[in-house]
Amino acid sequence: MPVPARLFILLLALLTACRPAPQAQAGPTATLTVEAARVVAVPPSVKETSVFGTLRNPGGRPLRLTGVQSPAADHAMLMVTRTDAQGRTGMQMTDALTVPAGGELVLSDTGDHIMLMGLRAPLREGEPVALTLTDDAGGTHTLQAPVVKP
Ligand SMILES: [Cu+2]
Repeated sequence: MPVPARLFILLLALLTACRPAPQAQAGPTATLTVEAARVVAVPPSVKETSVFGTLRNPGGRPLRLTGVQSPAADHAMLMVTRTDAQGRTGMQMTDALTVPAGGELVLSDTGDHIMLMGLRAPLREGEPVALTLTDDAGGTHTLQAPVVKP
């Protein structure tokens, strides 16, 4: 077979592989873009860390993220920071983080964020950590966040 035809088939195969997985709800998988994603560097003795960055949802519907996982950690969690009636501020797990339609969600040390628990290997500065976010429509969003000193 001539080379261009083979190339075309290869491209077609790649395109097919990139199609989103079937979802619970109708409609295309929502798009999520990420800016300045970063994993906070910690000493090797520390087995947990945080992930910060800005998640953007260019779509017309809110994007409700309901899960996160990473091959770098035993567990990953969606977290919120709340201040209680006594004025004490602390973080807690949440079932979902929502990126508003056409808007953004900033993950930071004073607000919503992702935590990695049970780090499987010491983090090395500059190395990317893969994260996969799941939304409530069954879509998955994979991103790479480099390890950065706080
Ligand atoms: Cu936290």
